[in-house]
Amino acid sequence: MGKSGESSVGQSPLRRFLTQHSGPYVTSCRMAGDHRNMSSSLTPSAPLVARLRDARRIVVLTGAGMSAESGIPTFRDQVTGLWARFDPYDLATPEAFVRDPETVWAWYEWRRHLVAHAAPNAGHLALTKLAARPQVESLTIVTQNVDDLHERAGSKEVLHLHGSLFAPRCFACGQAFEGLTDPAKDEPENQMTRLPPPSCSHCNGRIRPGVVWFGEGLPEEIWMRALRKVETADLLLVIGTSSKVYPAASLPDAARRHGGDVSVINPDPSTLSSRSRLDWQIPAAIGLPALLSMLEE
Ligand code: BJW
Ligand code: ZN
Repeated sequence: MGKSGESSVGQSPLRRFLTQHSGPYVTSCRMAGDHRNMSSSLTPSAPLVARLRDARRIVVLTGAGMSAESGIPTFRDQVTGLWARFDPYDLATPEAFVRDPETVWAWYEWRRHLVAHAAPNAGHLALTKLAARPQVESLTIVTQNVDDLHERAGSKEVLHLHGSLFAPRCFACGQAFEGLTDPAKDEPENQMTRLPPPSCSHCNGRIRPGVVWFGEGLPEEIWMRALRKVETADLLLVIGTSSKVYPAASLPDAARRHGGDVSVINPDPSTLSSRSRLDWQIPAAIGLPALLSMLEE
């Protein structure tokens, strides 16, 4: 029996989820009667359900929290996040790759294997169902994630702002590399610390992960498409991102400037707006299916 008098069996699913899966910044947040007056219940607010029911052009901006319940670590969780264990400047910059390509390549290969052995969660699947509602004219997923879980959940329009773990290319000439090993046949038991990257068949340069590192530009055409979609959306759902990395973090303001509504779905209350009745403090794989079932009632 915990301090609150709840047994772990009798705890609400949200409280149990937060206790088991989240860092201290989440478990210490107040789930009810929070002073910011935000929605922290297991049921979405009536304004959120109504807004989603009316939305015709929807954009969903996702971050690492979207895939957390598929077992993929986020970046900035203070305990389980990748940046709690690894220094981003040693792994996620072009300078790091030039300095130590074996360490960087091994880290990304470990993450590619992790994703390949993961499955889309109930949140990814709920977004695919949302797109299929007859009222929805378009639903675009703009993701910062380098995994392919939205696609594997059946989402059709997915824009990857920060690239992909599955599209490596030559660091020197940019040529795409087709020779990645099959993770099913080649599963490293533990994270390897060093692994030489393959060589480019065109120029013999080093193959690099096809992701966007700090200090690098986003793929221009994808960024422009994402911006246009956001600027014409009537609703932007912001799911599972700490909104600390730019320019992705500027998209909610772009939506608001063009008259769109913004709803943040995240278990961490510090990411929510203190005033918006469209925000919901909840993990994605619990909240999104619940939201969808309310729409179908
Ligand atoms: C859950 C959950 C559950 C947990 N359910 N939720 C303006 C101001 C200041 C600095 C800059 C600026 N503009 C540019 C910069 C510099 C830099 C930057 O932003 N730095 C900041 C850190 C200060 N930006 C860049 O360098 C970018 N390039 C650029 O701007 O070029 C110019 C240009 C612009 C436009 C067009 C062309 C050119 C590049 C940024 C690249 C970011 N790369 C990384 C690594 C990618 C490869 C890899 O995966 O290794 O991308 S860093 C890392 O952060 C990764 C992520 O995509 C990104 C965002 O993280 P995310 O997704 O928000 O994860 P977390 O961990 O931070 O948050 C998880 C959230 O989930 C939390 O809120 C949890 O509560 C929540 N959660 N469980 C729902 N179950
Ligand atoms: Zn090359």
